[in-house]
Amino acid sequence: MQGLVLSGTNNVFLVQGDDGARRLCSIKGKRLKDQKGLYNALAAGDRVEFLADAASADRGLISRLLPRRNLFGRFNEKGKAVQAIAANVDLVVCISSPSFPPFRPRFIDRVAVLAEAASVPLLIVLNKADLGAAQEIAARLASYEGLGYRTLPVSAATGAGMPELRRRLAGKTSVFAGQSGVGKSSILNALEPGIGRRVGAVSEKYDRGKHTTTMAELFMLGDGETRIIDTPGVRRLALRGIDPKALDAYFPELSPLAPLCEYGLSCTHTDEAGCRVVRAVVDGLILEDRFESYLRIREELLATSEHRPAEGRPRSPRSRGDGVRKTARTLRQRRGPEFHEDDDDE
Ligand SMILES: Nc1nc2c(ncn2[C@@H]2O[C@H](COP(=O)(O)OP(=O)(O)OP(=O)(O)O)[C@@H](O)[C@H]2O)c(=O)[nH]1
Ligand SMILES: [Mg+2]
Repeated sequence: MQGLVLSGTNNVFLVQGDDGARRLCSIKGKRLKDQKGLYNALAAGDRVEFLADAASADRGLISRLLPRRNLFGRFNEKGKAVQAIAANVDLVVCISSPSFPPFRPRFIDRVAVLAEAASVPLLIVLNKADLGAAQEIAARLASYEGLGYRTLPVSAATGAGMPELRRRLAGKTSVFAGQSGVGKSSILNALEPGIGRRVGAVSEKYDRGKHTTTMAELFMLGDGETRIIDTPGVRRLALRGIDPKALDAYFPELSPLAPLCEYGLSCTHTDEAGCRVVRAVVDGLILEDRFESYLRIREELLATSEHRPAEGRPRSPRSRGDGVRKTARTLRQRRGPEFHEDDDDE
């Protein structure tokens, strides 16, 4: 029989069979064929083939993973491998908040890169709209709209924006991503009263969530066709497995300019004369903070990927980028607001 993986811990997965019954399933022979490089074999949203246990109605044995359309994971620093979180996703929903915890556009930029790399549309939700959003936040959301991303302010607390959110999620499998405490689980509760997801207070001392959700879980809304994967919040989203040379393509404001650089596609957009990307930053056509995100992500990918440059030392975008950033700062009138973000809080 085939079924849908709803959640899993320690190699035991909750699978909803096509017969509608839910069973706890382990993996036949402990490992699946396609597991290589992954910390855990299966993600919420995966489709599998399994054998129902003849002796116990709520048990089964997974024999095969069916082909995935896409897979979202996060790098597990301890396990030094990618942890599979969500599979077969139609929409990435990046949830943010104006305060408690503060708005972190660099986190959104990272989620956007993941969505672009998987060719999955992104919706940026600003939850806790009842707390009021500063003008800078509204401006930043408008700039994401300008890049082609959809945005939506909502409030899980008051219910504002929920009908529109429900419409945008209808009939799709969506993954909720976002920092701890932004209200991912609260939104799920507001969309489907009765789901009863546990929500946690935001730490007053650190202004961060307390990692209330500990496991990715797929929920089906009452219409039977809308699926939402709620995930545990992270403080920092490490990116792995993306070729740094492909990163240009995942920044929509950068990708049309990159081939026009004097050095063409080998331009690193740092200190080359005739670089169109740097020109656009200086001219204020590319938001400086987005460019900063780009440089930081590329630096991280270069430092961790197997796609290092073939000859010579890998270039260091950070040291070269510093010059660009200074130039950009000096030459350009401040157009975008600054959000205080250190590396830890990306
Ligand atoms: N004012 C306000 N508070 C909210 C809203 N939505 C959620 N909260 C509060 O924010 C806190 C965190 O909510 P959660 O739903 O647990 O956040 P989460 O994103 O699921 O957090 P993790 O599971 O740790 O990743 C709780 O105290 C909620 O009551 C909202 O719309 N407005
Ligand atoms: Mg949660």
